[in-house]
Amino acid sequence: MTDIKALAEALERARNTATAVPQLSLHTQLTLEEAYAVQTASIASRAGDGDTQVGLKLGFTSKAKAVQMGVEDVIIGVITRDSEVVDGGEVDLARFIHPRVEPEVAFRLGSAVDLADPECDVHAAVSDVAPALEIIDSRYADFKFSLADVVADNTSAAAFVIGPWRPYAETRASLGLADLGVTLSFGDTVVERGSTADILGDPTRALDDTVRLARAYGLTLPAGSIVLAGAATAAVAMAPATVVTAVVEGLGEVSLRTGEAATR
Ligand code: OOG
Ligand code: MG
Repeated sequence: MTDIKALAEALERARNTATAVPQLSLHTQLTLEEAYAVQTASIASRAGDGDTQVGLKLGFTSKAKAVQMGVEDVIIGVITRDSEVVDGGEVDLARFIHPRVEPEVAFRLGSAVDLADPECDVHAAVSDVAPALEIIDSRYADFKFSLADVVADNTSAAAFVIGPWRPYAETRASLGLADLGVTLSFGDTVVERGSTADILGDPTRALDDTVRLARAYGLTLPAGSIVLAGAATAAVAMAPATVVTAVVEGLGEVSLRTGEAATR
């Protein structure tokens, strides 16, 4: 029998010590259901340190990401309070193994979504939208994994930054969210360019996938939850002493700074 708890502990240890581990799929046959159980157990284990879920995130909602990682299906993970970085804040790269950063769109729920209700309306529950950055840091050596591996590893979630929130309904009506230009810059250099359309054709569709996957794998969407819709471009390896900025046309910008050369 697969020891879910032991796998979760190994991945949490890898995260807490910023030390890569071999892919689980090299030594364990893991179904997708078991992989989600490992993810759930690892997030639950953080409660002991006072860390809690603040939202959910999708992965592989863009073609660029799926191609970059060689993985096709949309996946879901959990984001926790301790992994939030304030907009413009500094990030110590020594916390991570081989961090990459990607530009995203974030949503915030004004009210809870009752996933037990087949008619629940996630779009009506969303109150705000913002540009965001996600730092991903696979706990697996060489950033290589199978679908089950990356699910067990909480979809490589490592940290996130949310830019200024804007009201969802008004912004969607006046600006539209379906095709806004997105750039990711290191200092003054644009390193990736895309569109919000690269996220499932329209990032608001990520909300429907969030409901579908959260329901399937027993995740929850209480009021105030943040939903990261997934990257609009491929992720880029981070470097020390760099200002990283994502701009979503019309929606705004969000940034972080990395510290000087990483020391462990
Ligand atoms: C998995 C996480 C994917 C996204 O936005 O597509 C993801 C990975 O690429 O390591 O967060
Ligand atoms: Mg992401």
